[in-house]
Amino acid sequence: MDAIIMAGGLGSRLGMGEKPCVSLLDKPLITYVIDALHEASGIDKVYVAVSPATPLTQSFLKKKYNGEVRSIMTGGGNYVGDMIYAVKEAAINAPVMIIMADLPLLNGKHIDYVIEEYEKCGKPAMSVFSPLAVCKGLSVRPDTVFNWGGELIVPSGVNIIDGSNVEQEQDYESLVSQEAAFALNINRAEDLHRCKEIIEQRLLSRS
Ligand SMILES: Nc1nc2c(ncn2[C@@H]2O[C@H](COP(=O)(O)OP(=O)(O)O)[C@@H](O)[C@H]2O)c(=O)[nH]1
Ligand SMILES: [Mg+2]
Repeated sequence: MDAIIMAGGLGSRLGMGEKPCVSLLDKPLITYVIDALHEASGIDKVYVAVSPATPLTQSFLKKKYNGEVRSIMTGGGNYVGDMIYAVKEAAINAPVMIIMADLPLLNGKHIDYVIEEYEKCGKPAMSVFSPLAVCKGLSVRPDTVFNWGGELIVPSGVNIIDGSNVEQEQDYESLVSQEAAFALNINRAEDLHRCKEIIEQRLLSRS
């Protein structure tokens, strides 16, 4: 399936300019998600929904990926409206992954796991969640919390929807994952710092 990375937000909580371009260990944040999508065997084309708030992101993608990753200019300031516009603009009439640009710990295996679970579930849409306890363990302050049969869960920013029916509300399967990679969303300076520490620790333990 194709994927659309949402990358047209203001990034005001982080306050470091365009969030997709903020450097994490010398790499722009959005490159981590692009690498994960390219690494996944279940992803074909990758699109990025930029907005007037993220012009540098658009020019960076053009320079670095030279057409391999296509930018779609959305209006900005309306997450759902921009997502619908991007799916239509990309002419995707099949299941499509909608993913945030601020999830740098994700890798190809995480992406393929979501696609496999989606294919098994039989529903038109899937939404990935992290248990609130996992977010708290990473000191991530969630934007939204749902009560899912008594368990408190937080949307991770990874979804699959049916691109042939984007205007309609879609019945979705909830996939709750304990993986830190789905929970560590970079919204604030603390999150960026925490993420840097995790990646550095991993590099150290490998060497
Ligand atoms: N195209 C588009 N992208 C958005 C919009 N709002 C948020 N995003 C992107 O969606 C992802 C998650 O949003 P959030 O963390 O709330 O972003 P923030 O507003 O930049 O802090 C980020 O990668 C944002 O760039 C929007 O209205 N339009
Ligand atoms: Mg976020």
